[in-house]
Amino acid sequence: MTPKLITIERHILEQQHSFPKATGEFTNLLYDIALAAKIISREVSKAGLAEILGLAGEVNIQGEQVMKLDVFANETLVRMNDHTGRLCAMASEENPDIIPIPEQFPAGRYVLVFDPLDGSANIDMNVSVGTIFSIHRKISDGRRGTLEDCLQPGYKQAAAGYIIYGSSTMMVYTSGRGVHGFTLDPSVGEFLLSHPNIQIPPQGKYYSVNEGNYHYWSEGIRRYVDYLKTPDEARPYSGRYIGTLVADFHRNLLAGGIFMYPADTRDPEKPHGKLRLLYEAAPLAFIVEQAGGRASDGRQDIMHIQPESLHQRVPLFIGGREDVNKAEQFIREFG
Ligand code: AFP
Repeated sequence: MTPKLITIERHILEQQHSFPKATGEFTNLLYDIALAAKIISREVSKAGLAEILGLAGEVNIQGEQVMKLDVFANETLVRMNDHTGRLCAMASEENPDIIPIPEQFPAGRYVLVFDPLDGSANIDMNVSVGTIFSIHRKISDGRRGTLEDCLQPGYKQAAAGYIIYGSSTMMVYTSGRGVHGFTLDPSVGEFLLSHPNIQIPPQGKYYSVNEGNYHYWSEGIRRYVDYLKTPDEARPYSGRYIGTLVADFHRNLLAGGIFMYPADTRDPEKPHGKLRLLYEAAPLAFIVEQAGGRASDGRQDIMHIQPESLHQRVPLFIGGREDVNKAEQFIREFG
């Protein structure tokens, strides 16, 4: 039987139909994000032409200012969502403070937190980049959203997802009912369901970590990575690391494996690693848990960490359940 063609819009709608109280607001919010993703995807696919058409930050041959792609992605998400009446506030990895909804627009019941262009340092090398997003419900009193709405632990997320701008553009999301992946058909401009109900194997074959930092890790982490490389029935694992979290995570989600960004003792500014709790770790933790996997900071579930500030960093161990358990075991034993 040939598979049904299901657009992301229809899929989101069908998922929401099972909630009798759904107003459609949430469905439309996810759809707006998908639309922003298509616009960002269009620009990312032209990235290699920047030198011919005009470098980012400079003036192009039409005399127009060319925006840097991370700034463009950020502005696209903000402009798509600030006036719809669905959000009470936003927060972006690119902005130091929360992004309020302008006074002239109505405020809604949801909060959107995002990393507009993850892995942006890879763009000039034509390597995959991504967008990560997380949606919470408003919890503060009052009409407009506040910092409190953005600083919610991962387990309270209403939805989370990412878009990977790779050999094709894919959007992967969860609203707490499994993880579903959609591939963009650029000829019709639609995301079509290509990966329903993604499940990550409990134990994988791949590990992704920046091993250049080996000597700055704690003993437990060094020993765990050595263990992954030591031949046994299920080992050695193969190493895969490109330096775009979305791309490394996506590969492990589909093929099975673990991604790590441990704490780094070298930089006293970064005792908690590099990745951000709100924009990177928590949304991917929701996705991996919905796919049957786990996400930990080495000692506790990412989903249960109460954020204290918008740009808080956290060590991240994310992937197959057994793989993350094993990493934690080494950290417990050796620190
Ligand atoms: P950029 O968005 O600044 O390129 O950072 C990407 C990132 O936050 C994440 O996507 C990668 O997994 C990680 O950094 C890579 O960091 P290292 O270069 O230190 O391995």
